[in-house]
Amino acid sequence: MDARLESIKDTVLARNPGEAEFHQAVVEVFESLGPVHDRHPEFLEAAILERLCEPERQIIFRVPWTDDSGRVQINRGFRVEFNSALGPYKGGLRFHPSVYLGIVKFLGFEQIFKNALTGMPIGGGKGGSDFDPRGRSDAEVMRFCQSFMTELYRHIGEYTDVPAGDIGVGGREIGYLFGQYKRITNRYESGVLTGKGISWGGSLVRPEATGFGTVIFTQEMLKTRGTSFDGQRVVVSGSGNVAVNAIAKAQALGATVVACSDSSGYVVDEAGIDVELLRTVKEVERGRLKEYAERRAGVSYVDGGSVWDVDATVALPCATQNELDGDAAARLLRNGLLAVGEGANMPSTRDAVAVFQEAGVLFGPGKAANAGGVATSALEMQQNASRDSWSFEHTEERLTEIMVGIHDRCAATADEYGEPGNYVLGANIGGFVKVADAMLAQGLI
Ligand code: NDP
Ligand code: 2IT
Repeated sequence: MDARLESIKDTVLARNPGEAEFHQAVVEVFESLGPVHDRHPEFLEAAILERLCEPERQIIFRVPWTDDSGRVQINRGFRVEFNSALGPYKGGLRFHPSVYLGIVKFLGFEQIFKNALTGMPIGGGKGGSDFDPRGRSDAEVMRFCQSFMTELYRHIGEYTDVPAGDIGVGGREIGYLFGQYKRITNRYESGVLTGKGISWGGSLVRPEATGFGTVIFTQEMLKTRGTSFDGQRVVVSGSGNVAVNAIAKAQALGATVVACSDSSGYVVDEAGIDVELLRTVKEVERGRLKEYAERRAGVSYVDGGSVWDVDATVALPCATQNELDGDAAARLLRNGLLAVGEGANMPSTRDAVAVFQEAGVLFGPGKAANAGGVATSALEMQQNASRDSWSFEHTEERLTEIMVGIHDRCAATADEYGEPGNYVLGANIGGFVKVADAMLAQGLI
């Protein structure tokens, strides 16, 4: 790492103790930014990096609610409003027992650069709770969401901060959150949340957007090697919103997705995943992936283990952070891997990224490859602001343009800085310069 950045990094790490994921995200970005500071010493003078690493505002709150047996439960809620240089804070809410400040900050930090890359007017933020929705009834999820919003509402707004979904937060949760916001504020403020239902201000394509966008970005990477998804053997991790839609799009482009996973195990389906059955099991019934294997002939289920043991020419990690380590990356390489597109946020460890890059595998980092979700959220905000709603075809066309644009900008930036094909460098520098320019222009705030 550049020596000037090293000491800034050390200070950031020291003043945010115990936040391993945030440290990892910061180090990965800093490693790309040396050459930018050679060209732009004014960024150092204005302490852009120090300011970028310190969220503008961090909110932590108690979320009390009662479960179905009448017992009081207490969770912790978070919203980190990281950077508003380009627009209102924008980013999802994650409900998962592993959520703590270090995870919310890593996600919020990544979101700043991702949102800048989309070219849309959105700043970076993220939030969530250590609430575990698994096994909870609809009524419990509703009471939790209502309590969560009873504090969050005072911090958000169409022009301030616009949350959306992430792990554990989908259409159901956004509905309960929106209802409570509307009730407390007495405002039908559609633009305060994205990922809404289609009949009450949502956008077509938003549910599919992250998975579709990841595949579109990966397809653009494959094109640079004269190939495409057609005929590829694909492995996807996860079986949630991002994974299911990535599987659907990859198969629509002619690939065969032979495996996917959840946190309990993975399935191998050599005929190609049956997306309808997967949606029924995961989205309609909220079941486990094991049940998919039980209902379809010729499918094997592996309890525990790693989905990265399955051979693939294209890998799409779409579950969670640090789910693909250096050993898994090395195993994938031995079996003829061509490309990795990150649907999840930071799913590959730094070792894994190094293995892929040294081997010349096409590697699309999450902050570029999975930006289709938040970009389509920005399209939802656009529709809300103009009280309009667009067709599926038009919205998907916009998503495709945005993803191709992000790919091309990352590739051009990597070329410009003398590292052709390095999408990590391209995404980090491309996102950073845009935010840094805006911060400089807006003065010391
Ligand atoms: P979902 O809650 O819909 O699905 C998450 C999937 O990942 C599930 O299959 C889940 O398995 C698995 N998973 C979650 N945590 C773990 C864990 N600790 N270990 C192993 N598996 C795990 O979430 P999304 O599909 O929305 O999100 C997936 C990833 O994509 C996340 O990294 C998220 O930040 C990122 N992302 C999401 C966007 C969106 O629009 N939703 C946009 C951009 C990125 P199980 O059911 O067993 O927990
Ligand atoms: O990580 C992400 O980009 C998301 N979870 C989506 C955020 C959004 O505001 O749509």
